[in-house]
Amino acid sequence: MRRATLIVVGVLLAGCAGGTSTGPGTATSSTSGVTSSAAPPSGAPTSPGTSASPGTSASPAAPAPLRTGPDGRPFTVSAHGTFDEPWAMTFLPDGRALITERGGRLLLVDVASGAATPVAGTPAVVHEGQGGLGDVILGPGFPQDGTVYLSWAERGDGGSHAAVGRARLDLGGAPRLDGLTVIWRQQPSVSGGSHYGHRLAVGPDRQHLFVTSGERMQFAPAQDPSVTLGKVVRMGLDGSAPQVWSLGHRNPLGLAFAPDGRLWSSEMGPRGGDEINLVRQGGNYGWPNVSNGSHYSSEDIPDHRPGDGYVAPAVWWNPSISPSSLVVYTGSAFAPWRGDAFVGALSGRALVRVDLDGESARKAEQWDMGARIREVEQGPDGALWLLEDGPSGRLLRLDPVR
Ligand SMILES: [Ca+2]
Ligand SMILES: [Ca+2]
Repeated sequence: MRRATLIVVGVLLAGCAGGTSTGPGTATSSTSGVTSSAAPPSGAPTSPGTSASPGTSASPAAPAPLRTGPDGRPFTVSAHGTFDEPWAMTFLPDGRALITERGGRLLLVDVASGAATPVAGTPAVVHEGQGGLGDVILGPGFPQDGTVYLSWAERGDGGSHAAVGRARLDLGGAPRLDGLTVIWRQQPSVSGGSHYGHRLAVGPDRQHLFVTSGERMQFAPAQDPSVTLGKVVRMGLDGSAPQVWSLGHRNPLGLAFAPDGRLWSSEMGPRGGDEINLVRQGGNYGWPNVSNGSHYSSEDIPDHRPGDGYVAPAVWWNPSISPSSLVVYTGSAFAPWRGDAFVGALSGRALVRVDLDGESARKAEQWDMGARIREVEQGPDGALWLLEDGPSGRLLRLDPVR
């Protein structure tokens, strides 16, 4: 029966063409912006030597290096309001943001002032353990259809599971979700409140939704393709034809497409063994059979080794930093960081830059933020935004040092 939920039965949505890029989950921010300061208007002749090869990353000139502030960090930090267990955020085209709180509130936020208005019509959530209201992203057609996607922990037979729903965000009066419909449920429902995963991203084809599905502390099901614990799942924008995209995951809490279309995930490992993975269709990432960490009981888990049949992480941490979130930067405010990943760290109380170059990734910098970082996001003007974890988590804006 469970297997039946994975069989491709749906009809793919008809084209959803049009619209503008609505976030880092849509890989529409082209690298052409790198050259915009020197580029002639559309249709004008291009200066010799500035043309970019199609399909490659244009890097005409190294951007000016970032200045460092008195605290040694290449950014300034300003606080813009406080939230109760904030979990995720995304920006609207008008510059306002949606922020989720784990207790179940969805907030429409003026990020300059931090003023927040609750959005009505949210789902009932299981606010236990790590559960609650989770991610929020915009659909690829948001400017036309107002579609947003949410994830949350939902009550089910035997316990709870992650659920994904979509609705229309109605901003005509008091903000509300219209027609919220559950389009996907993690299977099976189990007891305990751990490892829901449930990060969301829209694919570069703008026709598919991806969700990370944690293994709910059940271990072996992450290797069982007939259940969706410990997987990355791809589905149509309406939830049709859900498909296991990759398996062997523990608790992947970050998910983002790079502008080149590659899918990157951050994954919370056991003791040690936090990972950044390049997620490929059909890839088996090894949990719980292999991990560069060990169980919390100190019982060892075999490390990733070449030829073991599992995809090794692109980057890993031991000791743990507890990666909570991941965004691939496409802005110009921090031009030298274009194309790199930023990871929020919970136990690491840090923001981490991971240098991405095609299929390779390496740790670049780690800045102490003095608080558990739950979410990292890119703003429409290229600023980086963070949400601190916990009952009075601040919304932080990072700008270049001037
Ligand atoms: Ca986000
Ligand atoms: Ca190990």
